Amino acid sequence: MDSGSFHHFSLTFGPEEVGTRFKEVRFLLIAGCPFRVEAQANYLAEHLFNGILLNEKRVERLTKPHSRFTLFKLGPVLLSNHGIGSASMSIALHELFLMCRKAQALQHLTVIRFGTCGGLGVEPGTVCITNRALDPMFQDYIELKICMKLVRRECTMDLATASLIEQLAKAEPNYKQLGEYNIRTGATVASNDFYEEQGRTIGAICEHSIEDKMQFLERARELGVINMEMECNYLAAMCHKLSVPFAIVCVALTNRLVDDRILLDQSSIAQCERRLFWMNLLFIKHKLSPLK
Ligand code: R2B
Ligand code: URA
Repeated sequence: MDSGSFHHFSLTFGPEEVGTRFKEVRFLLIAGCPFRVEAQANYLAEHLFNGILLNEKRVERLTKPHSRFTLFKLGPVLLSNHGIGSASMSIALHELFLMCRKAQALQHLTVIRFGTCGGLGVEPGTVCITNRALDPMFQDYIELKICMKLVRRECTMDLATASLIEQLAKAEPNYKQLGEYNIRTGATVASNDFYEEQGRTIGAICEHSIEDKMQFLERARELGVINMEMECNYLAAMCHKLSVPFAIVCVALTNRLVDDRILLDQSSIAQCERRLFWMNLLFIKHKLSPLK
């Protein structure tokens, strides 16, 4: 794609415009939901730029309300939602990477997905950092059907970025200020469905038993899986293919060994999400620090 049109963001840029607007981009923060992205943008604006909030100078909302994805920019940080699942996220990422590539910013970019997940043997509120991305058959590659060919891409992880994020958070004395919680690193299963492919028995269709579910969850645990979500394998495969550093940091909303349901209320979820906002802030501050 050589044009300056990014359909799913409803954005069209003139020939020089992408370069001018995106040249300084160094970080791309993505999450499923546009409200979480906006909250992260506000949080960063407050903490990075001393209280300058959205609608004032530093945070720009680049997309119009009718756009599929919502895009914000805060100096060197682009923030976008990606919807639910890999199909949706891969479209957002294709267009975001194209924008960055056109602006010659792709080679300087780091991507962080800050999401929610179901925990496996971890308490709700635990921050789970992915060090291996698997599908629900525990395969660490994705397969795309491209022009009648099955194209396999490895979900190769960027362990350096994952462990830097963990170290930065754990080294902070105020790590526990955002409530009692743990930070764990482990494998993540990404599924194409929240209900059946994650083994839930509470969906509208369920042809497996509770015993089948428990066998699946126990096997996952044996393989070092600590959480399940719906995008990490495609994110890993795309970033690896383009040599873009990345990390996946998700907060667990339930412990699937105990309950399929999400029982946290909105204010607890908001508090959990602030843990991710804070970790992203630490990472960006670290990367922007001249002493690094
Ligand atoms: C986590 O939460 C969403 C499903 O509820 C999905 O985007 C994911 O990965
Ligand atoms: N997101 C998921 O994909 N699964 C969960 O259990 C919770 C959030």
